[in-house]
Amino acid sequence: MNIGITCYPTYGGSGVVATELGKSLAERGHKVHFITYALPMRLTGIGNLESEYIDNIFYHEVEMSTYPLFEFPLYSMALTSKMVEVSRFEKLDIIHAHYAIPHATSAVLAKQILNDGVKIITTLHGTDITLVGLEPSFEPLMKFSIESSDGVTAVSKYLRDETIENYAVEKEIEVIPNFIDTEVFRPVDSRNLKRLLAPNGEKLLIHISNFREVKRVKDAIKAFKIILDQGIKAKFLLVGDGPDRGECQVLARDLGIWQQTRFLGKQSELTSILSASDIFLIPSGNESFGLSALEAMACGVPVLSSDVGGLPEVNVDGETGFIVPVGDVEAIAARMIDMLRDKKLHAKMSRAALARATQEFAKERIVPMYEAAYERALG
Ligand code: GMT
Repeated sequence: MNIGITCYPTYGGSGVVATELGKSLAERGHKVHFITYALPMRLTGIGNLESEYIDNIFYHEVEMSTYPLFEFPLYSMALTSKMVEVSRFEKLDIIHAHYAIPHATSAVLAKQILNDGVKIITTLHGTDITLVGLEPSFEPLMKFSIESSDGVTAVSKYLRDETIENYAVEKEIEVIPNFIDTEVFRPVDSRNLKRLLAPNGEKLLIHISNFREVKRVKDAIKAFKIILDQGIKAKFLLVGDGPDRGECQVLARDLGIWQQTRFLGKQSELTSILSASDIFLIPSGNESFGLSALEAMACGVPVLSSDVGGLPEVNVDGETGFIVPVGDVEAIAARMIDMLRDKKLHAKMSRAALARATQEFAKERIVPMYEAAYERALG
């Protein structure tokens, strides 16, 4: 198949999933065309690293022209035009829009212009449904874009149900969970790195996100302070960057735990640092899936998550980690202590996390679901 993929190319789960899907589809023999405003983050090595080279992946940049009359950039229109151009020239069978706004809307418009049988698949990822799309000004556009797509998928049952309830969508929505490449995300020997990060044998906690308010990173920092006060020797690694990072750093200083926290910024290689870690913390206020938690599980790291959204579909309470109510800092701390003090429990959860990630969410199992969705749309 000839497949066009549009996503947000920046640091974020939906762009990661779209890029990994494209790479995997290309490996399976499809021609994949990324149509985005910048090279997706996980695609940067594809053309220049021998180990990452994939022959049938192509990149088409959405160029933005400016004109004094346009006070606001016309990105959705530029994207539509690029989709039309690429689809006409490359004879696309499918345009797959990841994150509904504005990608699905642009794709639906492109399909109408093309009128040549190209089909649109839209994958709903999270805040496109739970936040942005619910704004009254966007709601009708959102419903229209979903219902006009030839196939719609959501990354969790929670997100599918939210979409049906919030937008009274009459379209069938298939749940295709996020996935991982188990050859990339796997437990690796990180003893040397662990010795560097925790020279006195401290336990290592880790959080990875784009530091938006919804991630509630401060809850994790407050819980970390509690466990240090209980005498646990630990360090907290905070990976990623975003609007809340500055406040989180101030909080760590104010709580007097700066020496025990390490803000590492955006990291492109996560397997080693995850493998060196003992617990992955994801205390989000909302999360449709929690791809970073899945990546941690695939490296054998038990997860401590909140009880919202699709997180319980990934992290099984008492099995692959623990689940606590959103904002319950005391509960986060108590569960961390349970896991860190009981070596047997930790080892059991680590094994269960790895097994669940590799058995349920490996790309070999999930990517064919997308292929089947494309085939259904093409009739
Ligand atoms: O929806 C967002 O907030 C952005 C999006 C992203 O691009 O990172 O995240 C969502 O999609 C990810 C990939 O499907 C999921 O793993 C995240 O849980 C989801 N984020 C939220 O629901 C907050």
